[in-house]
Amino acid sequence: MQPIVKSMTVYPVAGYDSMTLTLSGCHAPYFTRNIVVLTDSLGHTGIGEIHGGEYTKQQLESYIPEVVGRSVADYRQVVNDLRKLNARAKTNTGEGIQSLDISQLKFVVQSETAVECALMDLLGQFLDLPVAALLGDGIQRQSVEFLGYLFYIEDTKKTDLPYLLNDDNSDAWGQVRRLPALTPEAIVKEAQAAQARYGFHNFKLKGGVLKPEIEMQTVVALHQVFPDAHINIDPNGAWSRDEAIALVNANKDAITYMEDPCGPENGYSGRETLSEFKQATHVPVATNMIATDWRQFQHAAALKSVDIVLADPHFWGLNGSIRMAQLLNDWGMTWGSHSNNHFDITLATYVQVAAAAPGNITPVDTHYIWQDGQGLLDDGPKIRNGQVPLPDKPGLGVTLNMDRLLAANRLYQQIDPRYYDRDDARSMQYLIPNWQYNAKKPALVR
Ligand code: GKR
Ligand code: MG
Repeated sequence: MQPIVKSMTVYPVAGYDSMTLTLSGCHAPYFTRNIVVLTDSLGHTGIGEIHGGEYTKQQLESYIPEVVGRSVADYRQVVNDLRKLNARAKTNTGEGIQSLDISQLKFVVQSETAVECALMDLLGQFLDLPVAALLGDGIQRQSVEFLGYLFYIEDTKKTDLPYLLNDDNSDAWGQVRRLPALTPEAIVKEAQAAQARYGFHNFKLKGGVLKPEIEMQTVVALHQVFPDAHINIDPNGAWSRDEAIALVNANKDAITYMEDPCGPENGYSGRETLSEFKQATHVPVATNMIATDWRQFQHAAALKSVDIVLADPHFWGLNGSIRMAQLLNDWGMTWGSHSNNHFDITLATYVQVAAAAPGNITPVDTHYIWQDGQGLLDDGPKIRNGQVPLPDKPGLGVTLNMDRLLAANRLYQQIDPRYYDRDDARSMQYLIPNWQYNAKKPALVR
């Protein structure tokens, strides 16, 4: 008998975060996500994780009558029906996240992909196959490489907010991830600590925080200490086109590729400025900002603005991300994935999707090292030697820990509702009074 979905529950959850900096400001002490839990007539549980916030939660809850009672094997039709229900298309301004305006993020996130993930988890368990085997042309690799995602960090003592400190003194990483890091030397220490715990071979530095020259000095310092590592910096489009070209041309030895080095400016779109950047530097460009749907991608490809599309399954769907991976591979381009703060269900999902992505993919982004220790799974993926093996189990290959899920759900209920939707300005205003987001000004340059 084919399994039928018996129940769907949406759990808004919260976890703790470090005081990490980006162009959009400073991460709050809490991050939020929504977890979808499905059960089926065979007694299996399927799970999916997506961005937090009430907008996404309400969308997910509106899907429940469409999902319960449906055939697990017919999941593509279920997801298709949810897409039609989704009002996002009416509200999206079309700007996407070209400028990292996080108030727009909820329109780029495709909430139905959490349901797609949970249904594929159930289908995999029914068929006794991993999700990766059900995607695209099936399993392409048995192990997935992740990169060490480095952030500048502010001093939590400048606020009276409930940031964690001394929560994990088991090793250098547990400590440094909560301490200020605003200089090239401090970021090198951060990278060394992350490498010691996780074995990363490659790194990404989140930029858009300090003056571009200082951020580039940080990249150079990282390159000196990790000469074999691929190093990439992502200022989320904050640098001007000319700044980006000059800095990159002067430091080509240190950089493997650039992620969204510049963005919209002076009436030119990010797709246009990145195309000019590439022509002037011949350095490959990755993006999670200027190609977040197929129409944007068509223009980015026509202008040759990008080489690496970070097709996050939360934006593209699991099947959509693999459709992108196949196309990129056929066109001689490269697939990767973007990430936001997440729990280990998302990490498990990245492993399945990346395992099915053909060709020479780029190491996958993950914020999970900032959340490590707060997992919702009994057997969450472990990053060792910079890699996570594809589990030898069906579906997502992981088991939900209901007690931890309920504890994260309780934390969500307890926190100030102003934390439900991501707002990176609030913490920032402790550092710089009346601070406001500006797409062209690094967060600490005012
Ligand atoms: O978590 O602050 C952050 C990141 O800056 C995130 O919002 C970005 O979307 O990591 C992302 C990126 O690669 O642009
Ligand atoms: Mg990015």
